[in-house]
Amino acid sequence: MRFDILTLFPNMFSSPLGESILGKAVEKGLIQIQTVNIRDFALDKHRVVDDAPYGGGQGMVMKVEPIARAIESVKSQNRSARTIHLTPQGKPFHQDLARRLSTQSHLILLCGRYEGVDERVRELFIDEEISIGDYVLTGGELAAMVLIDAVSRFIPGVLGSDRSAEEDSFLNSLLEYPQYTRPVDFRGSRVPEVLLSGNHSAISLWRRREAIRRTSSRRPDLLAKANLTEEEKGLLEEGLKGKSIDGCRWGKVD
Ligand code: 4GX
Repeated sequence: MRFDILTLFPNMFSSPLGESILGKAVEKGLIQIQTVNIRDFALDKHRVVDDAPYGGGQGMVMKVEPIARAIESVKSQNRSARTIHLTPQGKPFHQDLARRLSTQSHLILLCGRYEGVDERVRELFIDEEISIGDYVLTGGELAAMVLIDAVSRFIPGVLGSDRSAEEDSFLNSLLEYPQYTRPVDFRGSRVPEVLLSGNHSAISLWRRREAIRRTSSRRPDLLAKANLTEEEKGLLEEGLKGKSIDGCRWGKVD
């Protein structure tokens, strides 16, 4: 899969996308990431990429011509590339959208700065507008990196052979269960006994229940989509009433 990032700050991308899992995915040729400096497509002497907004107001707006030329230059290499604009006005990014985008062969990611981009960019060149969340960044670059990271995890081979993004418990609309590693005792705080028992069915059951308990406590909105068994729904009901089951309180305890 190929990503072309259109930005005024190409240097922002080198280490986040060059290290660790994504760096290895690039080395293996599973993903290709190229930055395109929008300023290189400003043809005037001073390479101007922004201007004051018509109608007045604060700040600057990114001009349409340099962005149009930059998109057209990438599209001339691959007409089927889809163009995404990262903006708080876009549709909320989530795991299902990441999975869908991972089936595309080529994405162009437009990163805006200042007060945004001339509306005609959206009208003429953008296939999809995506927001990574309801907060305001200083530009679309970090949002593009978040998108590339989450999408790349779905590409076969990126996470390594025995690990798949589909296994993440987010897929089942549950938060992850708590993880522990050595030592067994850290300043009196111990790893739960069941994890040391070697009893794999007991461990699976504990993890599943912890995942449900945490989700109920922290993200009850996710539970509606979770595939809980009737028994698990019953346990949750009891837990929410404050009763203890198997010495473990369910529901809102965190
Ligand atoms: N999820 N930003 C875009 C420039 C801008 C300003 C106004 C359109 C209208 C963001 C987000 C995000 C900051 C990227 C403002 N564009 N992008 N930029 N949240 O906050 O994606």
